[in-house]
Amino acid sequence: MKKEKKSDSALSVSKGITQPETVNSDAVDRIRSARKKKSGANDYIKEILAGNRTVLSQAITLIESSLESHQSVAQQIIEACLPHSGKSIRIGITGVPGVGKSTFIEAYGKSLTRSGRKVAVLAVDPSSERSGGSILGDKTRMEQLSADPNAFIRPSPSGGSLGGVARKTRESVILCEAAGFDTIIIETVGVGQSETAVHSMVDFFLLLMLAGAGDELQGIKRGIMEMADMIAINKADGLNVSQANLAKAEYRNALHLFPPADSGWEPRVLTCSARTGEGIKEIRDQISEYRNFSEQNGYFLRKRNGQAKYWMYESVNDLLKRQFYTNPEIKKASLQLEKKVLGNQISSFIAAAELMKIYNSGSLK
Ligand SMILES: Nc1nc2c(ncn2[C@@H]2O[C@H](COP(=O)(O)OP(=O)(O)O)[C@@H](O)[C@H]2O)c(=O)[nH]1
Ligand SMILES: [Mg+2]
Repeated sequence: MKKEKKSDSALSVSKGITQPETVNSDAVDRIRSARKKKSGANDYIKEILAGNRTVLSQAITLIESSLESHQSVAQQIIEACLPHSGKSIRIGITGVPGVGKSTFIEAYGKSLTRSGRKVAVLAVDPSSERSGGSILGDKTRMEQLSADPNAFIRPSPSGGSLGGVARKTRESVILCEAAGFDTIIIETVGVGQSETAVHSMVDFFLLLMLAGAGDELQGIKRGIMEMADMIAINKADGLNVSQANLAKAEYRNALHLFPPADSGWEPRVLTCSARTGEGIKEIRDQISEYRNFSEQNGYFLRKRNGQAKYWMYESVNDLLKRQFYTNPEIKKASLQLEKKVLGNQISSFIAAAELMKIYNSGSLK
């Protein structure tokens, strides 16, 4: 008879470890009180407004949750935070993987916190479930910033549609601002649609690029360049400097060919090195200049209002879709209709019309 190894059993319990004496009991108390079961939105709101990062993080988890009960608490928290939000500059950062976004955010973020600013870093990366959460892995590149009490770093919500991920990030921005973060950085990967979503939730859009061999304009879509308020050619250090300067001149010329931006701002092209910190101050200054410029000509507010309106309708799209696809009648009928479509019995359009008919008759009941 085979002898069952006890440790393989799912029921086996491993011995706990005794608490080392060196544990910081203050920190333990703080974490315990943050973890204490919160009964309602009010428990979160007070702590968020007081700048408690642990509770901020827990509230964002509620925003990201798909549980109905979490969502309703999350919405109450957002509503209470809204009047305290909006007083930050929201900066979107994009660029292909490897361009140095994380390294840049570390350098730029540190330069801000050193002068007393509070920086929150969020991400929109709809592929993050597959890659295991990009910012999390990146935290090693943002080591100092992650440990900085004036910084808050949160990886992209994972799973769901781009619209869903973007909505969660946008709502998280409100909470971060209410918690006193005055600079919100939203990172996204420069591949696909996510930069359009990020562009529609930030005040300033920064595109990081590399001076590559060959055609300098390759690798990034024209549409993304058109959205940029600034292009920074990163890794302008060592042997790369002259090539980076060359690229700078080329991008400047290329941007001249684009139609002028609604903001009246002429997009800037700079070089920097996220590694050495060279050029970071200049980028910071230019972003401040943009803020003054766009606040004075009214564009800053106009853009934010436009974004708020845009997200209202985006949310309607999202909610309608979710309601539709989670409807049990629809779930049942889609399977049957799918078969008919695949069997060439009916067309895709007729099947869709049929589904809408079922949905409408159900929702009007
Ligand atoms: N030489 C140089 N290397 C850099 C610079 N910025 C980032 N890197 C390196 O480029 C690689 C990718 O950087 P990372 O920040 O992870 O890029 P991300 O994928 O855009 O977030 C890392 O090995 C960095 O150390 C820079 O300014 N100069
Ligand atoms: Mg990164």
